[in-house]
Formats: sequence, C-alpha cells, structure tokens
Amino acid sequence: MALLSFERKYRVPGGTLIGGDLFDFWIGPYFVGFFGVTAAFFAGLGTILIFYTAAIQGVWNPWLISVNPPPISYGLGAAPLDMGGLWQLVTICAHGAFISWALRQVEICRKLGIGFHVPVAFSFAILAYTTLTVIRPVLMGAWGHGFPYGIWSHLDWVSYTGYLYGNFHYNPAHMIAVTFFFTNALALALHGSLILSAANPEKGKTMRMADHEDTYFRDFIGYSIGPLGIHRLGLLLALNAGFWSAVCIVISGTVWFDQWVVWWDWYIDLPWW
Ligand code: BCL
Ligand code: BCL
Ligand code: BPH
Ligand code: UQ8
Repeated sequence: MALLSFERKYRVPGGTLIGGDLFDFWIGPYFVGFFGVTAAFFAGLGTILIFYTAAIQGVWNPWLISVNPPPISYGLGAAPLDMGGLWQLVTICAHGAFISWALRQVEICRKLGIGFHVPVAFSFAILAYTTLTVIRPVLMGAWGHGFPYGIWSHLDWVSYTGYLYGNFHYNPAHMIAVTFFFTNALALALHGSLILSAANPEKGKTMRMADHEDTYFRDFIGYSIGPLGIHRLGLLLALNAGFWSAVCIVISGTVWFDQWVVWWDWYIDLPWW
C-alpha cells in the first residue's frame, strides 16, 4: 500500500501513551508504536506456543490441533507445560496481544484527534474472552473451566458446557444476548441496503443523500432514526450482544448451578395463575 500524499498531513508525532517518541513511526501502512511491538511480540509468541503444542502432541491436522486447559484438579495453580501450562501461557499471550491491540487503537485515535469509540467497542469483545478464560474459571476455582484453543475442541466445549445446564436456551441472559445478535444483523441489513440504495445509483443517475434516506423510512414506517442515530443504534446493539454474552456464561456455574429451565419456576410460582 503506497503512502497516499494526503496521508502525510495525518502522520504526526506524539499522542503516544508510553515511551514518548520510542517506536513512534510507521512501517508501510502500519503505525507501529510501543503497543504495536508488544502486540507483535505476544501474537508471535502465542502462535509459536500453539504450534509447539501441536508438535509435542504430534497433531498437524489444523482442525484437530488443540491447546487444552489443565485438569480441574490443578485448581488455580500453575500446571506443568504438557498438562495445561501451555494453555496458561497462551492465555497470557492472548491477553497481552488483545490489550496491546486496544491500546494501539487508543494511540492512533489520539494522533488523529478522534474519539475512542473503536477501542471501547473492542474492549467488549476482550471482556467476553476474559470472562470465558479468566473471570469464570477464577470464580469457579479452576483454570480447567476455560475453553480449549482448537477449532473442533472449542465447539465441543460450548456444546458440553451448554448441556451441563440442561437446555442453555432457557438462560435468560443468553436469550437477551441472542436477541441483540439477531437485532444487530437486522439493523446492519437495513443500514447497508439503505445506504447502497441512495449512495450507489445506476450509471448516469445522481447520488441521493441523508434526506432521501430519512424520507424513505418516514414514508414507509412513519419514523426515521436518522443517519447519526443508526450508527448509535448499531454500536449499542453490538456492545450489548457482547456484554450479555459475558453475563450469560459468567452466571452459569457461579450463581446458578441447576438446569436453566428451573430458573423459570419463579414465573410458574406467581400467585395469580
Ligand atoms: Mg469460536 C466458530 C474463532 C471463542 C463459539 N470460532 C469460529 C470460527 C473461528 C473461531 C475458528 C469463526 C469465527 C468468526 O468468524 O468470528 N472463537 C474463535 C476465537 C475465539 C473464539 C479466535 C476467542 O475467543 C479468542 N467461540 C469462542 C467462544 C464461543 C465460540 C468459546 C462463544 C463465542 N465459535 C463458536 C461457535 C462457532 C465458532 C459455535 C462456529 O460455528 C464457528 C466455526 O466454524 O467453528 C469451527 C467472527 C470474526 C471474524 C469474521 C474475523 C476473522 C476471525 C478469524 C476467522 C479467526 C481465525 C482464528 C484462528 C483459526 C485462531 C488461531 C489464531 C492464530 C494462532 C494467530
Ligand atoms: Mg449459545 C455463548 C448464541 C445455542 C451454549 N451463544 C453464546 C454467545 C451467543 C450465543 C449469544 C456467543 C457470542 C459471544 O460470546 O461472542 N447460542 C447462540 C445462538 C444459538 C445458541 C444464536 C442458537 O441455538 C440459535 N448455545 C446454544 C446451545 C448451547 C449453547 C443451546 C450448546 C448446546 N452458548 C453456549 C455456551 C456459550 C454460548 C456454553 C458461551 O460461552 C457463549 C458466550 O456467551 O460466551 C461469552 C463474544 C465474542 C468472543 C468471546 C470473541 C473474542 C475475540 C477476541 C477478543 C479476539 C480474537 C482475535 C483472534 C485470535 C485474531 C485472529 C487473527 C486475525 C484474523 C489475523
Ligand atoms: O481490529 C479489530 O477489528 C478489525 C478489532 C476486533 C474487534 C473490534 C476491533 O476494533 C471490535 C469493535 C470488535 N472486534 C467487536 C466484536 C463483537 C462485539 C463486541 C463480538 C461479536 C466480536 N468482536 C467477536 C469476535 C470473534 C468471535 C465471535 O469469535 C472473533 C474471532 C473476533 N471478534 C476477532 C477479531 C479480530 C479480527 C480483531 C477484532 N476482533 C482483533 C485482532 C487482534 O487482537 O490482533 C492482535 C492479535 C493477534 C494478531 C493474534 C493473537 C494470537 C494469540 C496470542 C494466540 C491465539 C489465542 C486464541 C485464544 C486461540 C483461539 C483458537 C480458536 C480456534 C478458538
Ligand atoms: C509481518 C508484519 C505484518 C509486520 C508489521 C511490522 C510491525 C512490527 C508492525 C507493528 C504494528 C502491528 C502489530 C501490525 C500488525 C499487522 C497485522 C498482523 C494485522 C492483522 C490485522 C487483522 C486483525 C486483520 C483481520 C481483518 C479481518 C478478517 C476483519 C474482519 C472482517 C471485517 C468486519 C472487515 C471490515 C472491513 C473494514 C476494513 C472496515 C473498516 C471501516 C469501517 C468499520 C467503517 O465504518 C467505514 O466507514 C466510515 C470504513 O470506511 C472508511 C471502513 O473502512
């Protein structure tokens, strides 16, 4: 990617969180920064450790490679490398890489003088990951409750963990999270199609702008949320999807131990039926 001439104006020094002008430069299109170096370090080391695990297990089929957490019996202690210790190291590297990634976003925002909305949004994804691999295992007293890092094995973990609480669909926070994911896709389908309908006309026709977009929905359903509003709504839906996902799994096995369908007994027990 060539450096576009107008980009020179935006490639300003400063705005870093740490280390002053250390690593305050670009390589090709990438801003490096202190957190670019730490991100590259943790991502590289974590990836090497995954391949090292594959090597000691002798498994090279990508679908079957799996870095497994320690057995529950190790509790919250450090496990030997081949008994889940590698999973613990990869988990540390993953946190190092993800958090560095978010802080590098913050530095880029500061350089450009824009808001921190993207790193804030990404931190909800990190929160969901941390909930699965640190917060819930710590609350339950063993690293063994984390999910294994493998393409098939992590799906097995989801299925197993779901059935541990009967039908996971009855988890009320899971219901809220699923509803946010579905609504999010609905909103993006409406937004993507509406923008293309106005901003990408046939050859020779003029492009329409926000007033046409507004008018379409006012004509159609009597209300338009507006061009700024739809982006606020999209962000709200996506962050809630991540947040309620974290909630639905952290309460399973910490405050709720039974089948999730039993939780609804309060509803059957209401006095007026
Ligand atoms: Mg999962 C599926 C990664 C947590 C439930 N999951 C997937 C696959 C991909 C993946 C292999 C497609 C995801 C996707 O398109 O996302 N899952 C993944 C990662 C994490 C994770 C990296 C994580 O937290 C670090 N998954 C979880 C937790 C469950 C879970 C434990 C609740 C969220 N996941 C499921 C279910 C399914 C997946 C259920 C599937 O059906 C699907 C699948 O087909 O599995 C086989 C959206 C993101 C993008 C489009 C951006 C691009 C992301 C790419 C594709 C990720 C590649 C990951 C790579 C193989 C991991 C190795 C990294 C290297 C060593 C650097
Ligand atoms: Mg469920 C969870 C939907 C059926 C058991 N389930 C979820 C939620 C979501 C969902 C609400 C996962 C999203 C999430 O957490 O993202 N489930 C869902 C739906 C159905 C469903 C729609 C359905 O039937 C239509 N679930 C079932 C059935 C159960 C069940 C009934 C199994 C039998 N479900 C569970 C269990 C869990 C869920 C158990 C969960 O643990 C999970 C959940 O809520 O987890 C929090 C959050 C996103 C992440 C964790 C990804 C984080 C990404 C990180 C930060 C970055 C990765 C970078 C990557 C490595 C980079 C790659 C390299 C680059 C590409 C170069
Ligand atoms: O850069 C980005 O996007 C281009 C950031 C990102 C984001 C952002 C970014 O800004 C935002 C706002 C979100 N994700 C938001 C969300 C949703 C709502 C909160 C939520 C649904 C979600 N992201 C989910 C997911 C998922 C799912 C559903 O599984 C995945 C796979 C991702 N997001 C992935 C990503 C990346 C494309 C990117 C991002 N979301 C973050 C890239 C990053 O952190 O790069 C630095 C790290 C590396 C290059 C590699 C690290 C390697 C590790 C050390 C080893 C691997 C460990 C891992 C645990 C193994 C897992 C194996 C699996 C098979 C299970
Ligand atoms: C080996 C090497 C690369 C070395 C680099 C040297 C070095 C040390 C650099 C340090 C810095 C560093 C750590 C760089 C790392 C570079 C790497 C490895 C990056 C990996 C990048 C990555 C995680 C890619 C994943 C991409 C992916 C699959 C994304 C998911 C799919 C989606 C959702 C794509 C979105 C499309 C897109 C680009 C959207 C952005 C966008 C938005 C959101 C928008 O709203 C908008 O309109 C206003 C746009 O238009 C302006 C957008 O473009």
